[in-house]
Amino acid sequence: MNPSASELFNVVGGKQLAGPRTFDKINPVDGTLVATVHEADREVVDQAVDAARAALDGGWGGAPVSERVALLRKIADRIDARAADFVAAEVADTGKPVELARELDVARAAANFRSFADTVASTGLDSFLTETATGTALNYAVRKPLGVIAIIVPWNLPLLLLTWKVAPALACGNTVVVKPSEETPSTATLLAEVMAEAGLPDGVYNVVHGFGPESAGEFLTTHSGIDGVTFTGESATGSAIMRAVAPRVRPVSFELGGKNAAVVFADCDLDKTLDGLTRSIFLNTGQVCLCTERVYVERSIFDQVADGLVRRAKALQLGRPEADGTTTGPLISQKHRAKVQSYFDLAVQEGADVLVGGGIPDLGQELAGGSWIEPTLWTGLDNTARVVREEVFGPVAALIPFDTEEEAIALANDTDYGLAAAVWTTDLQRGHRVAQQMRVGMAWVNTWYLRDLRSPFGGVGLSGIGREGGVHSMHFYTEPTNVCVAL
Ligand code: NAD
Ligand code: 6OD
Repeated sequence: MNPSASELFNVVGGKQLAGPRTFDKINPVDGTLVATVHEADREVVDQAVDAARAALDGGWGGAPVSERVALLRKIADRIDARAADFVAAEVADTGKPVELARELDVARAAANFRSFADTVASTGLDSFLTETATGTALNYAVRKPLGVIAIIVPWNLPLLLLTWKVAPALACGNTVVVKPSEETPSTATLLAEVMAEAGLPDGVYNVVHGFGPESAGEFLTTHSGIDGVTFTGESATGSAIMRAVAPRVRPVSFELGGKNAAVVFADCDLDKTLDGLTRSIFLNTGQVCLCTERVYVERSIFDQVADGLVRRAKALQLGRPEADGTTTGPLISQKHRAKVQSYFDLAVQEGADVLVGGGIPDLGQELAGGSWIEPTLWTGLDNTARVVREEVFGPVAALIPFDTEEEAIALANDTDYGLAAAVWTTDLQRGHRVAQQMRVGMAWVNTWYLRDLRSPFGGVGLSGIGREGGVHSMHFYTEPTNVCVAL
């Protein structure tokens, strides 16, 4: 028993609510207990939806934009003020390096609130002056909050992905019931404290804890009081949620899985490309939906790229999140590690040559209870292998040679997913040309995961439905009513 382990409650209408049972949140670094978490049953979820509805009707839904914007900015300031608490909570849940949690997850949480405050403050109405043979009219659309929104998020970038949805939802005047992943309950709960400190009315932000099927996730998505669902997670879960909301025809926004390609041309800047690929394959132990799992390399530089990546993979430092020099944490759980390991085994059965990794590292007795895995690279596979088609969601990529630009585009697009791609070349025209032909939501050229929060974010195919970011989020989180006035 870890003496510093906490007890985490559901947060409903500003109050902490116990559930009928609890579950343990385990630290993936060493297997110790992080928290005992109260699981929401149907009754707790009912209360959370009722609290959100009461807050919506009680004022938040009709609050002036300037008031909402001011509150969003205060929330961002409070996140900055309590950054150390958020970093500690995120690190305890995920095991990721402290610096990564600080610079990516927590910094982005504050940025999400500021960015959507800016967007909602500066977004105008659609209007048209309509001239017909029988007269003239002014058409304009007023945007109203969608209502009570269910927000369901995964464990890989818990606070970043939660606030990516909470901030625009609140900016548009909605109230929310959020369900963080059972693997990462801490920062969503801490955010409730920060919301209260910033002065957000009770019931605008509610948290229910638990799992998916027959737990809080299912109770929330099947609830008749929910007006829309925004979800980030696996494609198969997105499909289950779509079925859950279908009888009540509720809108959904889905950010789902990926099997992302990088295309590396012989004219690339090799060192920069190798650094970029190392980041895109191994960041957050490969647990970012945008991570590269397929690397197509022009044949003339294939060996150089493979050697350079192997050197860089070997230089990654696995270790405790707070230790100097740690670059790489564990996978999120023993369960996820078993899934990643099963893909390691399958790759070998499918004929992979394992250039580096492929197993469980020995990091000593102290970390033996953690979910550690070796950064891994494969060659010898092609696009027919299951491990090249299915999302592994770990620190792993397959390297595959190509001979022509057309072949590279065809290989990259040969997938049921369509989230992100990266193109590495010093030929500017080729960069634009190839990036535009990627069948994905986001294509990067000579970089990866460089974000502008105003740009559209989402995927095609199995990778999702809809786009969020800037005004794209405004479209999901509001319902327009068009008014036509004869002049
Ligand atoms: P997951 O789908 O297993 O779980 C995500 C969330 O959904 C969790 O909160 C879980 O409890 C809940 N859930 C599970 N089943 C449910 C159900 N039937 N009804 C309602 N809720 C349910 O995903 P994960 O393992 O937590 O996250 C990893 C996956 O997320 C990967 O596939 C990754 O690519 C994807 N992801 C996508 C993006 C993106 O922006 N496209 C971002 C991050 C992660
Ligand atoms: O940066 C973002 O806004 C975003 N939604 C990232 C998703 C990462 C997937 O793991």
